[in-house]
Amino acid sequence: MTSYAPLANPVFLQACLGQATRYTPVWLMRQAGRYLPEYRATRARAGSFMALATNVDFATEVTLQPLARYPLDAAILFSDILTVPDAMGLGLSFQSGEGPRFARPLQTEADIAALAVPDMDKLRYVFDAVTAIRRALQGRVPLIGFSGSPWTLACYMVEGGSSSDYRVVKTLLYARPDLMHRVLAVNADAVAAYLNAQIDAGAQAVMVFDSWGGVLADGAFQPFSLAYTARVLRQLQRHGPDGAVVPRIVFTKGGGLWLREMVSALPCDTLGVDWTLNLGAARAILAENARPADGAAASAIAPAALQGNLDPGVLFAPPEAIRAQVRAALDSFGPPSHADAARAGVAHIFNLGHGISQFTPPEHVAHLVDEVHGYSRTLRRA
Ligand code: 1CP
Repeated sequence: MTSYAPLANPVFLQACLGQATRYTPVWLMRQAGRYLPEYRATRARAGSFMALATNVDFATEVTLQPLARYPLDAAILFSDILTVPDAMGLGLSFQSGEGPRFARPLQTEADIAALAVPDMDKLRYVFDAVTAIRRALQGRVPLIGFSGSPWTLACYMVEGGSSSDYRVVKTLLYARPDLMHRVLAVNADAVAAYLNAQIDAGAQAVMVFDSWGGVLADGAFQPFSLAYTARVLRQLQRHGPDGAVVPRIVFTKGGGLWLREMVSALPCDTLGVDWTLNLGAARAILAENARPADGAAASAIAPAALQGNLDPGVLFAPPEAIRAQVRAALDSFGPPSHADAARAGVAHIFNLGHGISQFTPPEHVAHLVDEVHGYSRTLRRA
């Protein structure tokens, strides 16, 4: 077993489990990416997105870039959700400016019959990157591993790339639900194996991105997205090789309407929410199922924390407006309900409601992070 430096900043992991913290931790979805000139420079040196993601040194370098600029409370593995379908043989590439493309999307019943959980050795480069990044972090902040949800991966696998109307994947869903269920079952088992291997390699928390769950109708979301995210979570190991609990985060973009159903169906610790939801109202829903106050949080079923939910568009405004919107989000969550670290409650991890835009001025992010840390400390003194 690899041994790593002790964790100097456990605030993010504590909040994920509903424990009290001195301030509200913050990280940003897509924090390593195109809005940073240093990312664009490394990507140019690598030549392509896949060359960047499959090289351990490049992946480590870009993961650490946002941490060199801002005092963020977590790092996230630099990779992509589409590595899993690539390992299934679909042939991933990223055309610059156009987003992802699969050379061999799922088009026929035979394609779907042949689909299988890939040999995790094909994803060795991801696990190697996890271990290298964990080592390079030197215990500064925890490392988050991640995957797409079975449904979100299926959108790309069936459409062959990004989509604005999800026409092809919805045709399959409504015309041949049996085939859709087969794709989702394979994806769920692949994602579970992938996340467990990331945990073995050193990931200290894992997050499932259900980025396109919110495009489904009520009544379709439950059997085609929620049920398969639950199937992933049921297979996850709870502890890393060092014995530490590994928090599980699920983010469904546009999933606010189903928050209560997610609370009861998903064995996870933290639910990510987008900006369409009021954090105080969401907190009240989680509090209905609050974890016992006897330190059993780590093994409890109900989610203990919310992650989100600032509109990424706020970051285009001038610094004072950004700071005011940060305070408004922290105020809408409300004061921390528990000052005692041993008592369970609903905690908050500050994030955006979706990935940061590539057009974000990098210096604006510093104002966001500073205001989250500063203002959330004053809320705990009040
Ligand atoms: O050319 C480039 O540099 C490509 C830009 C890019 C980056 C920086 C892509 C292509 N992927 C990534 C990295 C990435 N992707 C990370 C790690 C970086 C970090 O968070 O700091 C993560 C967590 C992802 C996850 C991801 N990829 C999601 C889920 C999160 C979300 O935003 O909803 C999705 C949907 C993707 C697919 C994808 N990969 C890349 C792009 C441009 C897209 C989105 C395409 C689309 O909108 O359909």
